[in-house]
Parts: sequence; structure tokens; C-alpha cells
Amino acid sequence: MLIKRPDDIRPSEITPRSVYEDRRQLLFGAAGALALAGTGALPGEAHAQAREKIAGLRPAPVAYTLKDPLNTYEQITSYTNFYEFGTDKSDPLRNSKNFRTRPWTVAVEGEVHKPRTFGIDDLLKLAPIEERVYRLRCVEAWSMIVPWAGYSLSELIRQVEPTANAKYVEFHTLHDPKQMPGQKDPVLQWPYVEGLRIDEAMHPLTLLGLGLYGELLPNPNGAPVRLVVPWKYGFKSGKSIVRIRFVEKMPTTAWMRSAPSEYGFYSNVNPKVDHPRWSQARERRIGEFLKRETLMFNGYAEQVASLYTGMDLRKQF
Ligand SMILES: Nc1nc2c(c(=O)[nH]1)N[C@H]1C(S)=C(S)[C@@H](COP(=O)(O)O)O[C@H]1N2
Ligand SMILES: [Mo]
Repeated sequence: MLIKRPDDIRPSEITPRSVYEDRRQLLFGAAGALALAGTGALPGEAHAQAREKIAGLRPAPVAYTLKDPLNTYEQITSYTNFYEFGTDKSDPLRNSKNFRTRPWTVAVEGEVHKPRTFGIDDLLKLAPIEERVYRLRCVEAWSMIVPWAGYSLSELIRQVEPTANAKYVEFHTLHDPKQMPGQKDPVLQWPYVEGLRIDEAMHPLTLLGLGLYGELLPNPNGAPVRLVVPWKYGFKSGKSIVRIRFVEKMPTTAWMRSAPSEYGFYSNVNPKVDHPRWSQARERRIGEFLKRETLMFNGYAEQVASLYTGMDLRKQF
């Protein structure tokens, strides 16, 4: 097996693409196992997840990225909702340290002409990876600004050619209670399933998330691949996705099943429609003291409002 050591590479060779390929070989080929063996960790000992840069990251078109000040890497990785690893915000960072994100496949199936299973390496190569700064608004009335890395989900959807019956898309998270201790708790029905209408899934803002802060996704944020739908409450953006299924009928999502009066299918951020137990008019930006006004469609109204013309957003919440 031929692997270049970094000092064998002449500067002239360091184009983003070649660096990217070499890095991926180093990290994920046989050498990856050797590198891990060299960390000095005892077998089974918890170690921090290796951080790996995404080389060749491109800036996003201005319409798809915010200029707001970013939340820090530490805030984004340590204050998370990922119930598969525990219901406390601090649980996922601690409990996902040994989560195995390789090998990893995503089965894309259902109402499509070309069903296909993508390996994670296929997904990292499928389209140019862009850095997109998005506002993330949790239904619990906090928000963050995150520099994601990924590309429009539509890039992947185009490859499988949905049939005319494909009206909705389901996103299934991994179900593996051995690795995901939170799945022993029946707080939700597992696996975590979310869904979008096909036009929402095709909207260019809907991101197939592969990283953040220029690196492959940290485990607490849904490694190795997740969804990011910035105009909807955060729970619509399923983490650690293993299955994408095109269907004709509106799916029942994990949250609709657990509390149908509180969580609807659409779950668009809407300051005028309160959660039955609290107001959605304002939010706390993580790291700030004073609350901010929540924006319609989380600030993305100009881009997405037309998806919902003629709908009563109070009834179809
Ligand atoms: N599989 C899965 N996906 C999930 C969740 C979860 O518990 N399980 N939590 C959701 C919620 S409530 C939010 S706010 C976002 C948080 O994403 P972040 O931790 O990257 O900020 O992930 C969403 N995706
Ligand atoms: Mo959330």
C-alpha cells in the first residue's frame, strides 16, 4: 500500500483536492488503524474523537451564509441535544467519545428510480463541500450560529431520481443501543425518524451536513452525516443518518409520535405560534445574556416563505 507521508509531498502538489485525498487515505485507510494504535490509549479507554480538517472547503454563495458572529467550537459541541447519547445537554459529548462512524453507509431507497447505498467516502466526494454559516434555533428557545460544512441535499437527491410518487422524504438515525446508551431509555421511539416534504428537501438551503468549523462532524453533532434545515426547529435536522426513504404519505416523525399536540410535521420556526408550554417569541443565543426576538422562518423567510403559500401555519405547525 502506498501512502505519502506529509514530508514526501512537495508544496507544488498541495492543491486542496490532493491534500484532501491524501488526508482521507491517511485517516481512513489501514494507516488510520496504525495511527490510532499509536495514541497510547489502552484498549477500551475513552479517548477524545480525532479531529480532522476538511481540505478544499469552499465558501458558500452569499445567499446561503450569514455574517453573524459564530458560536465557539466548544459551545457547539458541548451544548447539544442528541437523545441517543442522553437527554442532558452535556451528555452527548461525554457519551459519544467512542462512537464508531466508520465504516458508515446511508441507504437511499423507496420511491426512487435508482436506489443506492452511499458509503461515507462517496458522500464526501459527491459534490464540492461548502462552508455555510446558519442560524440554528432549538424549539427550547435557544439558538446558535454554526459554520457547517456540507452541500445541498438536492445534490444527493438528483442521483437517485425520485419517482412521481415521492411526496415526502424520511431520515432515519442509526439504531444501535450498544453504542448509543440513550436508546435504552424509551423517551422516544427509536430510531429517531424525521421528515420533510420533497420540495423542502430539494430547497438549496437544506444541507447534507458533513462537518463544522472546517472539520469532519464531531460526534455530539451527528457524525458522520446529518441534516441541517435552518428555517425549522433544530429537531427536524436528524443526526447520524443511515437511511433516507422517499415515500408518498406524510411520515409520522419520532416527535409527532411522542407528543402530537406539541410537535407538528412542519415545525417551521414561527415567533407567532407558541409551543403549548412556552412562548416562541424570543430566544437566548448561547453565550448571550439578553434575549433576542425570534425571526419568522428563523430569518430565512425571503428564501422559503413561498414554499408555504396558502397554508395556515397555525394549523399546519
Ligand atoms: N438523531 C437525533 N437527531 C437530533 C436530535 C436527537 O436527539 N437525535 N436532537 C435535535 C435537536 S432538538 C436539535 S436542537 C439539534 C441540535 O443540533 P446540534 O447539537 O448540532 O446543535 O439536533 C437535532 N437532531
Ligand atoms: Mo432542539
